[in-house]
Amino acid sequence: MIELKRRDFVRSLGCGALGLLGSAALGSCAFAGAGRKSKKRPNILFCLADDWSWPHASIAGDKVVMTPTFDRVARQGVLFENAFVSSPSCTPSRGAILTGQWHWRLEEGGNLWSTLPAKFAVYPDILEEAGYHVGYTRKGWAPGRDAPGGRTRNPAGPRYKDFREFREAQPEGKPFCFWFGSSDPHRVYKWRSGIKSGMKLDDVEVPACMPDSETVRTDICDYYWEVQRFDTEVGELLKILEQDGELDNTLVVISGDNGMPFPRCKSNLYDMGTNVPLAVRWPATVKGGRVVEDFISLTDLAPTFLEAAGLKPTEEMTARSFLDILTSGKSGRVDRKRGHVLTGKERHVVCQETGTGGYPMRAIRTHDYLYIRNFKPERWPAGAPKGYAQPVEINVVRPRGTHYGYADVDAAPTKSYMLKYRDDPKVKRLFELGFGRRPAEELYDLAKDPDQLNNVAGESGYAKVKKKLADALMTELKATKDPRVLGKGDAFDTYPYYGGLPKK
Ligand SMILES: [Ca+2]
Repeated sequence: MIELKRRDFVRSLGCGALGLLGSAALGSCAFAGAGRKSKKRPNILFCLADDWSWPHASIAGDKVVMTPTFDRVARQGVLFENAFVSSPSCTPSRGAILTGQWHWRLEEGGNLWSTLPAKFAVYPDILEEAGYHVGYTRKGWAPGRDAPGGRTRNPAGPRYKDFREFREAQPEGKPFCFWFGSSDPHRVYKWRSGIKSGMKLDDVEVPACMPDSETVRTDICDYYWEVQRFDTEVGELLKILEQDGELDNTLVVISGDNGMPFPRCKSNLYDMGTNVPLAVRWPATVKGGRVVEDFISLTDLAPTFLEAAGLKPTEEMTARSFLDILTSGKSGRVDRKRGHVLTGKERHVVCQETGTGGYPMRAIRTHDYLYIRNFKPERWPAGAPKGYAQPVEINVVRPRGTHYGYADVDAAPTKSYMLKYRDDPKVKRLFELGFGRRPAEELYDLAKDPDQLNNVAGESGYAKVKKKLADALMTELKATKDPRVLGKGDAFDTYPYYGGLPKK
């Protein structure tokens, strides 16, 4: 009954009542006056999967994985085909989402297993200040440590056992902003869980960067099984909101923090590492049934959430709200300014042969090309074949064992298979592409090579295109004060690493 009362109270709120809630409510009235249908500030439910690549959803055409919840949100809302993370690594990707800034601007927060310095404002704090009830469950900003950065709580907000507990703690009259951080489909997987649930190996579409084998197909099904578990759990959250009568004025966002944990996917700047599913539903304000091709960076979520709540993005935010696209009612390519996106990587796991660095790279992705700049081509993009960089010097806090090799690729049946059969003619080239060294520049012509396997950066016919993309990338990196292009990139290589060594 308490639930009912709160709901009725929130329903009765107009701009006048909102005015009692603080300065942010003024923005809310302005928002309502901007010609949009909704008169009250929306709830925000952000559901983030861990290691989920586009296009692994049934609505995107995958024949094996079934994602009815994601499909529903996409069908009744907007499906974004070109949503990209800032970095294909948990910690920097989440830091970038929370701050609305490129991860390379976040100092230590640009690395995996780091800290996010408190000087970087995060959207849950801003919304809380503006009267929102905020919180998260399970995997928030992670992995890393809050205290070294001067924080007393997770940047995603106060932690709750689950969504129900969070809702029960919600004061009357306050909208909420909740972060549901699942650890699916992050490894480890239960071997053959996909097959046991009825998935058919023959129906699996093996990404072109991996060899086609029973082991790999089985591994992919196990990944799908966890994608489905995530989807089911999100469905349960939507059910709660539906029962409470809150669903239609909730901005529901479902996405992932980086791509699937397989070779040449997660921790890489190819699409399988950076392009993630994104669906947004908010029927009170956003016309559904649309598919948008514009490039969205997940950093754009923070300013979008703020604008939806009637607030302005902070000056530090390098991202741009896409609320205009959501409310445009349009499909396809909506905003010509959104014709490209940037991505990057600093240190993922500590796994280079010498020194303390990661594998720094940046990329620009357009509809036609992917251009990647590898700043330290002498290092190993997937981690060194064996050994571990001197753990004492790099300030590894909890060393626990020796390292397996190529540690930027999570231990996995597919990885083991590729290592074992690396000399097999069917595996050799893919092994080199996934685990070998790479040149300083890579360019992929997506019309001819959508799987991004044939680097044409050295071909004279592409010289003009390559220069144009390289210039555009460097200009934007400089404008956003990327230490890596301003001669200060070594800082990323020396920050503490708060994780343990990868397990065998
Ligand atoms: Ca992740």
